[in-house]
Amino acid sequence: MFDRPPKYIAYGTAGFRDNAADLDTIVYRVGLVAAMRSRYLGKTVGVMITASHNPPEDNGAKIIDPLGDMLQESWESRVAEICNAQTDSECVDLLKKSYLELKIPDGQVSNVVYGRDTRASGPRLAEALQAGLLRAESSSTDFGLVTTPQLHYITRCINDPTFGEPTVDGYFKKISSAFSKLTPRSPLTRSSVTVDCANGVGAVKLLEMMPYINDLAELNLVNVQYTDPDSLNVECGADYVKTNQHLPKNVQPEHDKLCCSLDGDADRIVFYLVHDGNFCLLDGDKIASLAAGFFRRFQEDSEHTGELEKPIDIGVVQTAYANGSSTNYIKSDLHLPVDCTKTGVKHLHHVAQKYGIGIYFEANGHGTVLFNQDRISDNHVHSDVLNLYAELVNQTVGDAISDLFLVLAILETLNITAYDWFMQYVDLPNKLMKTRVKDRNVFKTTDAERRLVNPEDVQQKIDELVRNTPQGRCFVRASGTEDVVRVYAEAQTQESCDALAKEVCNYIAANY
Ligand code: G16
Repeated sequence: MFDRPPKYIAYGTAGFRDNAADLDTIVYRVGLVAAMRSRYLGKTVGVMITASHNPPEDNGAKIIDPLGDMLQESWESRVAEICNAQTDSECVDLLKKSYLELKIPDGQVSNVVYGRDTRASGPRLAEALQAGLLRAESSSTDFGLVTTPQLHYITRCINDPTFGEPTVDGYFKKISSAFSKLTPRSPLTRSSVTVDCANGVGAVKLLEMMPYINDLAELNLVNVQYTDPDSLNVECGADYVKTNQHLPKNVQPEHDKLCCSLDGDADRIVFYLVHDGNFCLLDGDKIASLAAGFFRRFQEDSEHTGELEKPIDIGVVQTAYANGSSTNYIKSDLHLPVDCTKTGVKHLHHVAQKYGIGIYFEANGHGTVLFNQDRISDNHVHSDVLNLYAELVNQTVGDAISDLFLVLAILETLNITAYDWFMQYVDLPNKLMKTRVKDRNVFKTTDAERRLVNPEDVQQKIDELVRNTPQGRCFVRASGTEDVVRVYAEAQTQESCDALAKEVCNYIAANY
């Protein structure tokens, strides 16, 4: 039944992702390799079945390591090779070879937890995964419908009980309790925000979370049709809003009202408002800048009081998609270091871990704030508050729900409006486009994806166009989640930026 995947599918930016019809064998084998990973580490690992921002007909699977981070990168090629084997017996041979190479003792136990988003193909693929786990003689628990970050949280809790209770209920309690302690308020002063749930699992879980947050914040949930999987991410959700830079369906323009959109598995969030009729986007760069400015104040306080033996070091991690204005603001106005990594939270997460407080966000709204609790415990001035923020903000991966409460807590504490936040710096006009090519694998990048090494002529074309565009910047990279090449451009004016992106897209479409 699970003999041969219909085509080669890579383990990309966020695991395997493709049209769901092509994924049964891959997901079945993910069960086999997840069990092997669990046996190798002697810990529980997670598997999330989701295609997040992709259209409803897609799906995917990714492996979660014991501490809730993404699968260790050095395992990706092993997993891809085993899952793409041409026959079942070849798959078994590759597994046997790996068990020997990794010196996994006979009889070593395995435990895998898994969950899925609301896609129609989810139950079928969960059965395929379960069949793989059964064959691998692994114990397992099906958490059913969960957001991706909830499964990361649960995986971590099982391996590290000090992190929290390994249930969705435990997750709600952890966030709501930290939020309530950070922002004590009366029902009259609680924040109000419209939340576009992308018709996905974010709706399921925010509806379940309501009893925990009723007195703390007023959430007006829209696009909650999760029982209609065909509506997932359609004209709504974080990716739609970020790419199109306008309101999603069912969100009414209301002057200065804070709104936000989750994506299909609730690991990304972008905020926005309408001011004097203009759409104002508060994307991942704006969230990173808000958080960086906020935590920078803690650093300044501790420097002033001189009470600290070791001041907390704070750093921000972005990707090439970060708007140039946000990078300038963080470096020049906040005086904080900024690192740039390749796309994919797995890359940002590891760099952020080197800081006492590591803030990482992709422009698309995927990110979190990591607190190094060993270093923070040295900080007697603010350790209590910082430890509460570490409870509030998911420490395992970017998480739309916990980021929502992070932003509300910061805005309330600073007593600023969403429009004040928007005006902290002005984005350079930017444009993100995608185009299909015959083979996106020929697009190879360097310098944290900011330049192409191949095809050379495309990079030459970009250089030539950028030279003639005031404040122009442009790069091209192959998506790791969709069968497209992405083109990002920014420039002094929206017209020149749109023209730059369009010319690069046209050149690629004509030649590749
Ligand atoms: C995933 C990754 C993100 C990445 C996005 C787009 O997001 O987790 O880190 O930014 O894909 O990646 P690419 O440009 O390679 O297609 P999600 O929300 O879809 O899981």
